Amino acid sequence: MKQSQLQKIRYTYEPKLPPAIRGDIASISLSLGEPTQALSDQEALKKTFAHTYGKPIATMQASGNNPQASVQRTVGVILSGGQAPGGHNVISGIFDALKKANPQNKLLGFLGGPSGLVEDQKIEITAEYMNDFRNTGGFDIIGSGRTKIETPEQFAAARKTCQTNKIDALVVIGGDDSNTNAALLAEYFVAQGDPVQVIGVPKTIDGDLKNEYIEASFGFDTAVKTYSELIGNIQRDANSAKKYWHFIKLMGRSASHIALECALQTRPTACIISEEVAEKKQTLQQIVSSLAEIVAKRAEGGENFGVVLIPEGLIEFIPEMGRLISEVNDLLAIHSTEFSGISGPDEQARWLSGKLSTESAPVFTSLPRDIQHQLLMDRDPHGNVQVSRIETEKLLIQMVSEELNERARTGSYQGIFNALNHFFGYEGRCAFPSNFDADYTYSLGYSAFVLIANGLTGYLSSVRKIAQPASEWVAGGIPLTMMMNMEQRHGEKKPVIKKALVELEGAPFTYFARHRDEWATRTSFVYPGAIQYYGPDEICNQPTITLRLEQGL
Ligand code: FBP
Repeated sequence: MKQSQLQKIRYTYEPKLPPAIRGDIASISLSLGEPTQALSDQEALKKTFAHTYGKPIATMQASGNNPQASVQRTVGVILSGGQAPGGHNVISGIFDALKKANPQNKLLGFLGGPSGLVEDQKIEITAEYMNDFRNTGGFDIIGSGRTKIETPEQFAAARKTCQTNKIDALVVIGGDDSNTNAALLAEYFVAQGDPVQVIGVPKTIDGDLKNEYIEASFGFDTAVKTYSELIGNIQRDANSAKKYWHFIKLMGRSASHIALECALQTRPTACIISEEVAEKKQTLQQIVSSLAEIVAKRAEGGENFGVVLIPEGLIEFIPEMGRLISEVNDLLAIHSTEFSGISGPDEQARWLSGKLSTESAPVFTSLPRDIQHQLLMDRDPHGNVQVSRIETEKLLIQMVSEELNERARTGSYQGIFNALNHFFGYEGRCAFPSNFDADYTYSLGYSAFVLIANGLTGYLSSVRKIAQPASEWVAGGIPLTMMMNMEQRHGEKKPVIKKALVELEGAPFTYFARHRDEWATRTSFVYPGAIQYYGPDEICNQPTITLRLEQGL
């Protein structure tokens, strides 16, 4: 395969590790804290995780002696869910640590996500094979998938695969849902008396798998820098021609972390934050009116252009829409057979209108036909509505345009509203990882092996103090049950890792809220440019603004 110059040069990049794990694997010890508690629903979770609930937080230290470190092991690795820059470096981190501990150790990569484990589809990752993927984007080293391991048959098949391949430990690289699955697998193996350890690694561009100990999920840094470059380019175009409004939907699923970070980096005309919409119980019409107001104000100054950022999950946070979506989710789960027998989206929409509550039915029927159909598309295997496929940006353009027409009719608006829609998502998920993500992911993979070498299971690999240079980073492990609560999924209460949404009292949102009115009225665009991999520290090695503000830097 022909390789770009950047790809060739990136192979030689040496990712940085936290100081505690730079030496011999056998000399890394763990300091363990007090037993931990789940975020809520402790009693129910104690029952589900009877063997793995409440373990202590682990912190890695350079001083120690672990005679178990060099025991020969076979480790399996799975990439789960959506791509995120740095996945390959998690694997190279595991690989390098495992070979350093014992050159006879083996790393098996399960193909195509969790289904690879269930179906025993795997390859051995050799040094030569690994070298072709170091510091590159993508998950193509072994592929990814969204299969959820949930039925007793699937668990038994996963167990059989581990027995057949004499697997000592599994590393699941995934987001909140995939790591919930990792926790269930860890519990299952202990309950069966199998010595298979399970360690998770926090992945997702969405940035919603974070808490006090998991400061960021990997991939967020590169994705937001990629989107911010594109937004900046569009802003410059808009400011040059001064004739278009650009409505840009940004990936991120429910949480608005991506939209917020991109707003902090680029200072657009407007950015909607879903969590604020929910908090203020804003209706769709109110959101539309406030955007129309910004457009009208700018038109008064002759500025018929601007850039609006929209988080892809917005639709779920608008109270009347959120209610509607959760009713639809439940109805589709309960009547799945009947629903799948109805042919054609219009028929399905009619069937649904007849089943919805008197509150939600008119909301559903008031939506444009396309949006109705998009709300009915298949849920993902974890029961989530596929928000990336709902064209909220087009819906908003249509509704803002209608309101402006109305204002024009009554004489309160005299501008020109030419709007273009964009969706940035997939273009950010497989970029070459930024230096930050390359270092962070390599460290997470390396730490995952150290947790294995120290006999832990049911943990998420963690690297903290990541807004500081890598020389300050702290490696460790966080018990998965600590991040859990019970939520309604597919019409039932299920244990899940709680998604971290944007905190309206947090420093990133507060900063944005303080400046947005100025950005709306006076064009304040910032053009971040492309990710830089080589050059001065200020442009190559800076963490996100979100991380810096959260850590008070
Ligand atoms: P993960 O949560 O699996 O990391 O996925 C992230 C994401 O990119 C979301 O932002 C987006 O809504 C979704 O994946 C799209 O899924 P798909 O790749 O299946 O279209």
